Amino acid sequence: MTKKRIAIIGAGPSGLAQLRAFQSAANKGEEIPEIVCFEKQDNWGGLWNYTWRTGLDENGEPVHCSMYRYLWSNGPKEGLEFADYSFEEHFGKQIASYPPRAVLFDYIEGRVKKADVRKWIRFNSPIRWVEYNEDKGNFTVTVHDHAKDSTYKEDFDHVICASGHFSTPNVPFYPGFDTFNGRVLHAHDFRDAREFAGKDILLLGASYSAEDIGSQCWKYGAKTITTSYRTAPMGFKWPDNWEEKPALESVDGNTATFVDGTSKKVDAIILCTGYKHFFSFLPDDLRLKTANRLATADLYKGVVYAHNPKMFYLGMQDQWFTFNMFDAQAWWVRDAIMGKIEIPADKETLLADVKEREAREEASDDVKYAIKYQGDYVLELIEETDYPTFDVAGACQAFYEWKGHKAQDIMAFRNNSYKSVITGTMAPVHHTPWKDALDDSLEVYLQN
Ligand code: FAD
Ligand code: NA7
Repeated sequence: MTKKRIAIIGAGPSGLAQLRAFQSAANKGEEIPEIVCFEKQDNWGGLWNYTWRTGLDENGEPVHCSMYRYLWSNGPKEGLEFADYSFEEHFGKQIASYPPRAVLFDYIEGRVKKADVRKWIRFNSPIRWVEYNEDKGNFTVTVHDHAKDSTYKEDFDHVICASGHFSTPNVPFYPGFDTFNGRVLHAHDFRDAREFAGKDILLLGASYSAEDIGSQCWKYGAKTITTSYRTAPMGFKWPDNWEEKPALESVDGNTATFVDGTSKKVDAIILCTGYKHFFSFLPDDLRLKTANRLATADLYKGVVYAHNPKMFYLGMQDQWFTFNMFDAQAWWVRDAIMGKIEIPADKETLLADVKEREAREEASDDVKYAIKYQGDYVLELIEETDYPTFDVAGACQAFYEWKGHKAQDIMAFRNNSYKSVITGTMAPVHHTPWKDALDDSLEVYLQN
């Protein structure tokens, strides 16, 4: 019998989890399918593969990166630690709880280097199109090989889409944007907070990007920060030069006016208005259409595309849990593909599972409920595979404490430490408070 062929789209944390899942089965002596991972960028790491570029990349592709220079983990690392590769194993010691981007990239890379899976990835290879062949029951994938500047097609038995969903910006229009005398940019294109030192800036949105980009700009010397919320304020105890306003109404010259009638002169506007699930390479019958939520539409067990169960998606949920959730998903998808887990044959059963997850998510607005909901999901998948189980309740506990620390002092929450649920050791207190740590290189961060 010929080997099954599996296409993985994207070598970010989700796609890499899938590679590691298959490699770990092979390591245990199991016969695994042929794996090909297509990555549009010239390196792995997904959003964590930082670039200074914005707009289009060196190949003319939309730049994937939405991360910025001084980004530090926005949640404790104890919530995302790989169960099969601890921070201590990677760094040779326990490290502080909110690593900067470069440190997390190093950690992600460490596991897949050790697993030796780079050989399965074709870089500079964006997927242009995927088609399902009803007659053959397989997929034809069209790829652009930028190294040769040529496109080609290959057939696969399964497609696993791990292309991420925090890269294509959601960009609203407000009256006056077109005549604003300054820069209007989306968070996706934000890179270096020093650009806004001494400036009065307005950020639209009331979620992670608004909070964190605002905090970065505050740290690196913005004159004032104004954030504007559409639904509800973030409500933290902000520094004196930070003000929360209700929804923006319009902009006139450099003056922004809000729905409560107040106004503010600003030098730049940063749209922290979220991202779209955007798959330009997928036809209607394979394309996931979902809001950014914990119970993703149309995905049985959060990963199997109900309208074509040979197609899988990883990491499409809104995320409290990240790396370890992608692992749980990847191990589960591996076992479904290898016939160790059975996917129900009828679509009704698949969609009933989705409905149940949606109803359970909608049952409460409470943040702790949402964290536990996703923790339960991670555990549910882990229990069906050989992914090393871990204290998910302990990871939830770290998230609850993190929420409390943010409420206490939004500019100091990153100075706290938590206990690893993988190795049981407590993280050290970082040598420098976050607000004073202007140099966040890997070398300096690891000087504990
Ligand atoms: P991505 O990281 O987006 O990777 C997707 C990959 O698919 C990319 O490499 C991309 O190039 C590739 N790709 C896309 N289209 C194609 C195509 N057509 N063909 C081939 N390849 C393609 N999570 C945390 O745990 N902690 C944090 O502190 C944190 N901070 C964040 C900050 C920001 C600003 C953002 C946007 C996200 C943050 N996240 C954070 C969440 C982040 O979503 C995950 O950590 C993680 O990167 C998701 O991994 P992924 O592989 O699903 O997607
Ligand atoms: P999110 O978490 O999706 O939040 C988007 C925010 O933008 C949210 O507060 C929205 O308000 C707001 N929004 C969306 N559209 C508009 C318009 N038209 N006008 C004003 N405000 C709007 O995205 P983030 O970028 O913050 O975070 C994404 C990930 O990056 C996150 O998971 C982190 O890991 C890092 P709403 O509440 O819907 O009224």
